[in-house]
Amino acid sequence: MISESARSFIDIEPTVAKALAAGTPVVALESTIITHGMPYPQNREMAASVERIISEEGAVPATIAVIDGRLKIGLTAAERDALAKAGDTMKLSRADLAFAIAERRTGGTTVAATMIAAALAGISVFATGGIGGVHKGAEKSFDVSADLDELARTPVIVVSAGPKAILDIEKTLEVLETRGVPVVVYGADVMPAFWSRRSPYPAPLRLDRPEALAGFFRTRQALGITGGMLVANPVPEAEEIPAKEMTGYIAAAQKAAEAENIGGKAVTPYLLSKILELSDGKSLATNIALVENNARLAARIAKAL
Ligand code: PSU
Ligand code: MN
Repeated sequence: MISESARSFIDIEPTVAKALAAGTPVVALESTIITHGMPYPQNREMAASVERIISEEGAVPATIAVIDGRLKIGLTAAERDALAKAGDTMKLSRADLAFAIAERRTGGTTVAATMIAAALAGISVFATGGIGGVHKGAEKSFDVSADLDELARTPVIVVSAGPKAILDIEKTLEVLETRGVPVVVYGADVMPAFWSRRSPYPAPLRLDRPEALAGFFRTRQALGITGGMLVANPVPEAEEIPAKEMTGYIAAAQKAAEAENIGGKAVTPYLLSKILELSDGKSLATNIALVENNARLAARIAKAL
C-alpha cells in the first residue's frame, strides 16, 4: 500500500503491520491531542486507554506521530509515554509533516497530518476528540484549520465529537458542506458541540449503526467520490458539560487569548488549557471521556468495513 518513495521514512509497528497485511480492522489515533491537547500525565493515561478500548473491541490501534524524523504508524507503549512527557514537540499538520521528517524532529500529528499518514498506510478509520475548524472571528483572523481541507481530499473516516466548541460551529459546517465533506451525526438529530451533546445546529446527516456508516463510506468510494467524511459522536450524557455552562468558559478563554495576542497554531492549545483552568479540570475529564467514546465507535466502524 505504501509507495516505494514513502517507505524509507515510515516505521509500521509490527502488530499494526500484521493487521494491515491480514486485512483485520485497524484504527488510527492522532497525537497532537497527546502533545498539545492535554497536560501530563492525563495525556499519557488517555493515550493508553484509547488504545486499550480499541483492542477490547477487537481492532488494532495505531497511534501516529513523528519521532526523531520517523513517521510512526503505531507506537510502542514506551514511545507513547515518552511523547506524552516530551513537552517541546512540534504540532504537525499538512504544511509541516514532511519538514519534521526531513529535519529529524519529533511532533504530534493533527487531524490533517494523521489523515495523511493513515491513508498512506491504508487505514480508513481514525478516532480523535474534535476536529479543527473555522475559529470565532475568522472573518478578521482568517483562522481556518487545515483539518477541513484534509477532510475534503483524503479518504479517511474521522470519528470526532464534532468541531471543538471553541470554534464557530455554524461556519465550520458551511465550509464542510462547500468542500463536499459529509457530516454524519451518530444517533442524534442535532450536531454535538464537543463537551456538550447539543449545539443549536441540526445534523446534516444522521446514521444510527456502525454498519451504516461503513456502508455509506463504501458507497462513496464505489462511486469514485474522493475525500473523507466526518462522524460526529455526541459525548455520553453522564460526562457532558451543558452548552450553557461551557459558553462562559469559552468566552473568557477567547478574551484572554486576544489580550495575550495568541495566534496561529498556538490558538487551539491555548484555549483548551485556559478552559481546563476555568472549569476546574471538568473540561479535561469530559475531553478524555469523549475521546474514549470515539475510539469505541471507530473500532466498531473499522470492524464493519
Ligand atoms: N481533539 C482534542 N484535542 C485536540 C485536538 C483534537 O480533543 O487538541 C487537536 C487535533 O489534532 C486537531 C487540532 O487537528 O487540535 C486542531 O488544531 P488547529 O485548530 O490549530 O487546526
Ligand atoms: Mn489555526
